[in-house]
Amino acid sequence: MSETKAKQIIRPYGDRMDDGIVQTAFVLPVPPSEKAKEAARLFMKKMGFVDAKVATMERAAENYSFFVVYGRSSHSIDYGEIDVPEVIIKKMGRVQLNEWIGKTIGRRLVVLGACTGTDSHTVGIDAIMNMKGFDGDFGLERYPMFDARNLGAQVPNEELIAKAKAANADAILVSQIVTQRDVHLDNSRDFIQKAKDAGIYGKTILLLGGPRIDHKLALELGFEAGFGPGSKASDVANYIAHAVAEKAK
Ligand code: B12
Repeated sequence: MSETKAKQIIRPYGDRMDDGIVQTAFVLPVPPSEKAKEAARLFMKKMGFVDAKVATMERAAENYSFFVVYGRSSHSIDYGEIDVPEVIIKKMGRVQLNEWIGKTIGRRLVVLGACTGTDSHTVGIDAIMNMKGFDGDFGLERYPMFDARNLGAQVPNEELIAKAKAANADAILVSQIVTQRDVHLDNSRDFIQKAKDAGIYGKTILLLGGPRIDHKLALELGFEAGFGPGSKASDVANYIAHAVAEKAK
């Protein structure tokens, strides 16, 4: 028998429930003027919005205008029909998690991470791995039961994999920030292929993170889980510890 999901029709909320009001922002390659404002309204109309109202028109650079425009959309979404995978994390505090790893796994967990390929943005992987962490949430180096090794920027996939294999790592953290020309997708696919070639795929926990990464995309690319903007080291630490314990069963 097929499962029937309850319908839950939703529309954007502006001033009143279900009014369908949407705020958009875009740049047009013309200087600010009444004509430019009308072009912004017409563009909204062509996108299917009605009652377009230009709230902001500012010079963005020479011969460019930045717009914030409100418009009403007639579209709706069945929220009940949406099915998106989410990373499930059993969350413990840092002290409690360290004790739990000691008791349940009985050894330190080895984690290697890097920003790989041509990408030189290390702030994201540092936020997860370094002592200081991010947003008041300490990084993996602050967890006594984690042996966290941050290899930094522009690390070739094969080098990260070889070092992780030599260290018998429990998890590898791959950070991808630059998304121009889908370089993050190409590099992530290359990483997975090389992990397969090296025989660590399915054994080592492979996590992907970055501003344009979500769990669904990471799964599609062949990683075990994906972490997007605002991710915290405590979530990653808990995820890895529970995944290692699960694999050991
Ligand atoms: C700082 C910065 C730089 C610094 C980086 C310094 C460093 N050591 O990292 C420098 C000046 C070197 C730089 C260079 C470039 N940059 Co830059 N940079 C930025 C900037 C301003 C901030 C990025 C950042 O630090 N974010 C803060 C961190 C904490 O957030 P995060 O990376 O998302 O990380 C979090 C999550 O995503 C997640 N996470 C990330 N990785 C991982 C991994 C794992 C395993 C897990 C679990 C979680 C996780 O956890 C983190 C904490 O929550 C952004 C714009 C912006 N405002 O985002 C542009 C930006 C990323 N840069 C950009 C570009 C284009 C470049 C250059 C190509 C510019 C150029 N033409 O030279 C070069 C790239 C060179 C290269 N080879 O990579 C573009 C990328 C556009 C795109 N869509 O690809 C951006 C978006 C700016 C823009 N709007 O154009 N950049």
